[in-house]
Amino acid sequence: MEQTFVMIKPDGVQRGLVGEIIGRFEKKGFTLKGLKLITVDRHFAEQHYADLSAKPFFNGLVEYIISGPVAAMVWEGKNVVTTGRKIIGATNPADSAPGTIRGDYAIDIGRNVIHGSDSVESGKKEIALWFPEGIAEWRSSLHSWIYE
Ligand code: IDP
Ligand code: MG
Repeated sequence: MEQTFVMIKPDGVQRGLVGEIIGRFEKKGFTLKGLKLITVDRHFAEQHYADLSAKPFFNGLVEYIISGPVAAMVWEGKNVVTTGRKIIGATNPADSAPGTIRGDYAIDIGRNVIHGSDSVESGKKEIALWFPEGIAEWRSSLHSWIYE
C-alpha cells in the first residue's frame, strides 16, 4: 500500500493544529503508520529540502523548519500521495481552496503549516530520512469498511 511523509511544521504545532490535521487524514480513511514530535537541526532540514537549495527562500525555509518541534508522520492508503496533497492544498495558501488545510489555516507561503511528499519516490526517500528506526507494522481493522 502507498505511503507518504507528512510533517506539521513548527507553526502548525505552535498553533495547536496537530489534532485537527491528524483528524482530517484519519477521517478520510488513511492509516497512521508513523508519528513523532521532533526538533530537527539545520543539517537535517537542509537534507530534507535539498532539492530547493538554490532557491532564494532556502535559508528562510530552513530557519522556519528548525524554529520549533514538528510533527512527523507516515500515512498509508490508496493514492495517499496525490490525495494527501489535495487535502493539504496548494503551496501558496492564497491559491489553496477553502476546505484544504492550507486554505483553512494559513495565509503566507512561508508559514503554510504542513508538508506532504510530492511523489511516491520522494515519499520513500523522506520516510527513510525521517524514520530511520522504521515505522509501525499494523493493519487497521477498518480496512474492509474503507476499501471494497
Ligand atoms: P510544497 O511544500 O507545496 O511541496 P515546495 O515548492 O516543495 O512546496 O516548497 C517547499 C516549501 O518551501 C513550501 O511548503 C513553503 O513552506 C516554502 N516555500 C516555497 N516557495 C516559497 C516562497 O516563494 N517563499 C517562501 N517560502 C516558500
Ligand atoms: Mg515540496
